[in-house]
Amino acid sequence: MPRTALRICPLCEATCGLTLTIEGTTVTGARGDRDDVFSRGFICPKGAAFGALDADPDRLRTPLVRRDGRLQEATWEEAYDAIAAAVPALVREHGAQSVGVVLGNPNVHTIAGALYPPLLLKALGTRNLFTASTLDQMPKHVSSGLLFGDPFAIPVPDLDHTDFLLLLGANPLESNGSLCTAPDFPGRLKALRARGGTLVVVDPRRTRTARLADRHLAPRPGSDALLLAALAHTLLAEKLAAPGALEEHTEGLGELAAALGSFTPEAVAPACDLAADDIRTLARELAAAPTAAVYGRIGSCTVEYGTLASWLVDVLNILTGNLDRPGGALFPLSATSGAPRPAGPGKGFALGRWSSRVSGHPEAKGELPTSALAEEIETPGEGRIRAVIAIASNPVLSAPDGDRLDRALAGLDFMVSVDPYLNETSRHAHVVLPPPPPAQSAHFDFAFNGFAVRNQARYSPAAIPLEEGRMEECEIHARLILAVSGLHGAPPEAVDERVIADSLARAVTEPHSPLFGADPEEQARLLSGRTGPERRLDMMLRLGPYELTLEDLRQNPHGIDLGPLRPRLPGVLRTRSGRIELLPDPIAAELPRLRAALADRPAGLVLVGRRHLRSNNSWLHNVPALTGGSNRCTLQIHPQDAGRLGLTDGGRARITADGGSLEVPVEVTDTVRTGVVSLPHGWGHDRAGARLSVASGSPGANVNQLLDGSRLDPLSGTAVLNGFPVELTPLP
Ligand SMILES: Nc1nc2c(c(=O)[nH]1)N[C@H]1C(S)=C(S)[C@@H](COP(=O)(O)OP(=O)(O)OC[C@H]3O[C@@H](n4cnc5c(=O)[nH]c(N)nc54)[C@H](O)[C@@H]3O)O[C@H]1N2
Ligand SMILES: Nc1nc2c(c(=O)[nH]1)N[C@H]1C(S)=C(S)[C@@H](COP(=O)(O)OP(=O)(O)OC[C@H]3O[C@@H](n4cnc5c(=O)[nH]c(N)nc54)[C@H](O)[C@@H]3O)O[C@H]1N2
Ligand code: SF4
Ligand SMILES: [Mo]
Repeated sequence: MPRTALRICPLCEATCGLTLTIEGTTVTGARGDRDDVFSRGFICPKGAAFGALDADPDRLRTPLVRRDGRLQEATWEEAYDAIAAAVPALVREHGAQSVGVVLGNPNVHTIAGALYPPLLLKALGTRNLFTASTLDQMPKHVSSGLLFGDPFAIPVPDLDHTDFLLLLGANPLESNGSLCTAPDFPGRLKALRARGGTLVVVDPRRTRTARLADRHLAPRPGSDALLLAALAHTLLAEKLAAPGALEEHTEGLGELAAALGSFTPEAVAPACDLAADDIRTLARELAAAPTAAVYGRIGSCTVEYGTLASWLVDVLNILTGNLDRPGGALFPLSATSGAPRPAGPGKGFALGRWSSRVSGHPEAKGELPTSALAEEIETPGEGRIRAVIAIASNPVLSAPDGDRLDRALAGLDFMVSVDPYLNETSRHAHVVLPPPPPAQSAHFDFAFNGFAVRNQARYSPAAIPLEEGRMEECEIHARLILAVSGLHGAPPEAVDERVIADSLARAVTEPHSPLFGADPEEQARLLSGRTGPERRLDMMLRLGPYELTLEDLRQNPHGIDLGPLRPRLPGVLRTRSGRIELLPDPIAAELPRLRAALADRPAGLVLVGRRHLRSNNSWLHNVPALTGGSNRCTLQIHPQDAGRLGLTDGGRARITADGGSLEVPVEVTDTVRTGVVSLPHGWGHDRAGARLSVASGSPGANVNQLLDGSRLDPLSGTAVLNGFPVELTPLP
């Protein structure tokens, strides 16, 4: 008899609740859980393919260990023996910096990825940390760090209540949203319009999201910071700025007008390739809306002025009085975020506390640019990275210049991959530790609940018991930490019990903690949970603002609704001043560079990316149900540009940029504006040694091979993945 089980979908940031149909130990179906307190039955084609993804025959079932140059199946014990033999010895000989840690996107979609990497980094003592953030949202962390003193204090648009949404560089109809966790984002945008609200989309492509909008502006890629600066300038020049109650919590309002003085709509219009009047009108509408939110994502982050654009998004939310008010942009409060501390000055946010060894890139949030990983491995000298621990990451495809990274990884003394697939990156590992398929893992969204448009908490226990021979991903991480620390063989629970003891000992001394003054050992005994990570979750819930317990979540399998987002200022602020620092020094120092960009008039073509609803970065091309149709790696180009260059729909072209060149199929479409071409990322599954039988059949081209890693947003170290110049030639 088939049974059902609930599972929060881990495939994108929308975190939909799924109802899985299970026959024996196989997931045979997935539908939206109509009773889920947050997603209310929504599902997309990726969630619907959960069963196929879970059962992908190419998923690794056992660890792999390199012997005689070849990766071979091994026992868990052999795998950890190999790690324990290699890593501590390397660290002894070459120092802590000789180990690099690379963390990929799915870490924010697993309990293991949330709870263990910080412990791994501490155990290793390395500063060589590279993550998907510097290919993605680091500009938002940096701007929030500078503005609010906390890189995780990222306001999200109050989608369900706003009257006006200005959305830049995001395509939630395909991506389902990012840094704005909102199951059924499309439905929420439609509801916004149905209640009389206005949606304005800024995107060089006429995306499905743009088609839903009241207005679509298609600027030249990379120019969002200029556009946003002109919007802010207009608000200030026309006396439309009305920060209201925010004024009391904000420093630097007075200096802003002078800092943005040169960015008039007329001055930015040519570089943005927009009409000055349209910019002015937009500013006036934004100011006039009863409530409004400005929201920018990938297309405004992974660009040359990504941090400035991210900063200006919140400058606009502040100038219009929309930050921290219902209908505007608010700070979520997740159930595991720790009890709110009293308002007051904090430690502030520092950038560049150390720098990368080879190119001297400043750290941001403790990370170095992933674009710099290859040179840190290849360049000889003291502090060279000789070993890499890669967890849920595929930088050979997701980061600039995969060919160079490919060579660099191949030359490492030692590499560990925690990954379910033998893919473009993990094929270089000496040890691959495969996590179980998602149906066999419990789930809780530590990361995304902090960016959700509604406060809520949901927990899914594993839907299927762990298959014989498998190891839970949390245990994989815990054992990895022990193995690199010279504690190989110690019980993995010891890692969690240590965290629990330390956290409780601290909590009982903090006056704002719900456990202030309690006995930490007694509190530890109260924790429920079958495993270490469950006990940690229980503890974090108890220490959180809603004082929930794991048992509460178990009693409410469809989730607990914690209500709409509410104002949280000044409590969230952790700046040294205890106020919003509107014009922080590192930002002010960047403005001359933006001023110089006013003169930019790139004559040639520039490239932007795109996502497809049935894709997810580099790792879903191996599921037949999710490939094919329009989910293809084609170069989209406007008919005028195609005609001028002699390119035809269905033909082929050679595309060349700083980092190299590729041959790609051409798709002529007027959904991209003139002067812009679009190629999706995550393709290029044609490297020997991977085990991706479906993906390798239609490998596509790796767009990141067009980059050499030198184009970065300097403040955040984020790679410029959108808006870089390319050249095209037709191929016969
Ligand atoms: N040109 C261009 N490049 C881009 C982007 C772009 O827009 N344009 N987008 C960037 C963005 S936003 C991101 S986030 C990065 C993503 O960059 P990465 O994180 O490097 O890439 P993913 O494709 O998400 O790879 C995830 C890896 O995790 C593995 N994995 C899947 N599930 C699990 C699991 O449960 N546990 C573990 N341990 N591993 C798992 C997969 O097999 C895969 O190897 O790519 C970036 N690259
Ligand atoms: N189906 C699917 N969903 C996903 C993913 C996936 O790969 N596939 N990846 C997940 C991840 S890791 C992330 S981070 C999120 C990202 O989610 P989104 O931020 O929504 O990312 P995209 O869909 O890439 O949309 C970025 C848009 O920016 C536009 N753009 C490019 N350059 C510029 C520019 O200079 N200015 C402006 N204004 N726009 C520009 C592009 O044309 C594109 O439409 O999606 C997540 N969800
Ligand atoms: S929208 Fe995202 S979370 Fe929801 S079903 Fe689709 S992939 Fe899963
Ligand atoms: Mo991402």
